[in-house]
Amino acid sequence: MLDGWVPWPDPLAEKYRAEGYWEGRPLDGLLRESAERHPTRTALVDADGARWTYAELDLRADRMAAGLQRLGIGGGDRVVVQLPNTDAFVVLFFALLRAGAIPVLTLPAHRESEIVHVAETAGATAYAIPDLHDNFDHRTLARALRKAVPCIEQVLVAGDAAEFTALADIDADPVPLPVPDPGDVAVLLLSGGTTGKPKLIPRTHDDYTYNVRASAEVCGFDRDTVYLVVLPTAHNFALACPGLLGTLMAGGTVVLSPTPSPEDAFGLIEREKVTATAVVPPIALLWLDAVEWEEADLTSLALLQVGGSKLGAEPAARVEPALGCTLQQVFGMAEGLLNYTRLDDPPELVNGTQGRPLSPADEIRVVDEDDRDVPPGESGELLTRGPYTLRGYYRAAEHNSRAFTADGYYRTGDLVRILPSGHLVVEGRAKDQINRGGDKISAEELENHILAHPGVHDAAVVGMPDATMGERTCVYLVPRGQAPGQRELAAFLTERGVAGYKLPDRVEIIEAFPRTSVGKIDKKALGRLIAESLRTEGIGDN
Ligand code: OOB
Repeated sequence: MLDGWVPWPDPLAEKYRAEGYWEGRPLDGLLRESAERHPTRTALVDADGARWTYAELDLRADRMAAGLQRLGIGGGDRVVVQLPNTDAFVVLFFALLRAGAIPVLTLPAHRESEIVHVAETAGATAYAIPDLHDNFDHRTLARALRKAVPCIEQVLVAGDAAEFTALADIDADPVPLPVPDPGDVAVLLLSGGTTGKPKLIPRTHDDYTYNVRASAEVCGFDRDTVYLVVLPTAHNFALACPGLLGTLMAGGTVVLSPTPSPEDAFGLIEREKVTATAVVPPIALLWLDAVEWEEADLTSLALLQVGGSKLGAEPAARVEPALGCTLQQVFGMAEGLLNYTRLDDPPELVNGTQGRPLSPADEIRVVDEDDRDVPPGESGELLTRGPYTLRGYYRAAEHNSRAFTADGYYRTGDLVRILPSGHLVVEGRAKDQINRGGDKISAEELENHILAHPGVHDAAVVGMPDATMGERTCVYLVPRGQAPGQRELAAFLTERGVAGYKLPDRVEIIEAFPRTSVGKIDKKALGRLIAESLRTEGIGDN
């Protein structure tokens, strides 16, 4: 068993098993079972129109698993996976599970700073990448990673492998595969993060399979579902809520879109008669406008899931008339808890709430700053535990003591109120994080990078309101000599290997920070200050 992760206490684990939430099945079994049930149905289609049946996909995964084992990858090894929305991701994901290795899922946008930290924390032995993606050569990053993290023994490349191993060559006749303990960790997901460094989220075979199965049920996924992957496959939403995995479990067809642009996505919806997809609010807004000028036929689309950040009630109400499909709001987190509006909820709940918990076994509390339950209907921080919510981040004991209550509730950092129907309305955030249209940026992590600039004495990162993204990133700098401007700072951070979506959208110079009564930087005051500046400039959110 993997060490360094926090399992559920025995009595709870027994309850989840006894009540049927945990079925004792390995996560890769969802592909195996669908391949046995309907081998000839189409499982996967890529943007170029290449198609794989369930039998073909299942066999590819078996062959690659055997090839991985030959390379010595298996037995609980952690493999950092950074692949875009291509068949290589899908095959490698299942192949790793079957070889007994643990995929560590990172986003294509991550760079050296994030990848080095993740590989180090995970103690990874391999790194899987595309050759080039989005004008970036991932092999260069792989070389830097190998220098920085010596435990990385192998680099697996989709495309031109240069001195590394081509994924296409990892192929061998199927061999008997190890059977995992379903209670053990199957995958490590990346957290949005609120601290200096990103955290890893252990998800077990039992918990993640339940996450997928219950999500597929609530969303009505079946063998006729054609699901378009628009967000990165590595994101929990697109992967497992119900996403790619839920579609394969239900026997439907997964279609991979390289980007969320209306040109790519609408073309694929028309070509493949896509029935369901998941996007973040800025993409939903873009699509709502794009239907005006894009010619594509979207009549097959029956369900649009929107989540990752808050969708306003006004755009929410436009989804059905403009796109001709049902809207579902999803308030979820890689840590576990998922809230969905239900397909038969009345419009006021679908448009005006972020859904209600997926599972009858989800326990939620809404508390004040002293961890006392607030009166029903009032706003407070959401705490949760349940059969698919983590009990601790991987190898992060010190952080875990703050991120969880003594009785195992995860502190989400989200401020919510609960309606009598049980639906949650997200009202704000208690965590020091920017949610830039669904992309999460830890203020502390970014501040630490910015503080390394010689022209910066002190830095505070805050969100600023934005009509499309919900919020963007603003950094207040106390200069030391010549402070960097926005472009210089962006170049400096890029040079340090910080992912592009974390670069500040705006830099403000300030002589001294406003302080709270205990002497901490008053970020609320800074937030008000930048919102006020935007209003005077006429670029506020409303
Ligand atoms: C999803 O997962 P993460 O891990 O990228 O981010 C989780 C955080 C939540 O704690 C919350 O702060 C925010 O993202 N969030 C929302 C939201 N959905 C997520 N805030 C307001 N309204 C929503 N609908 O973002 C994620 C994972 C699975 C499914 C959907 C989203």
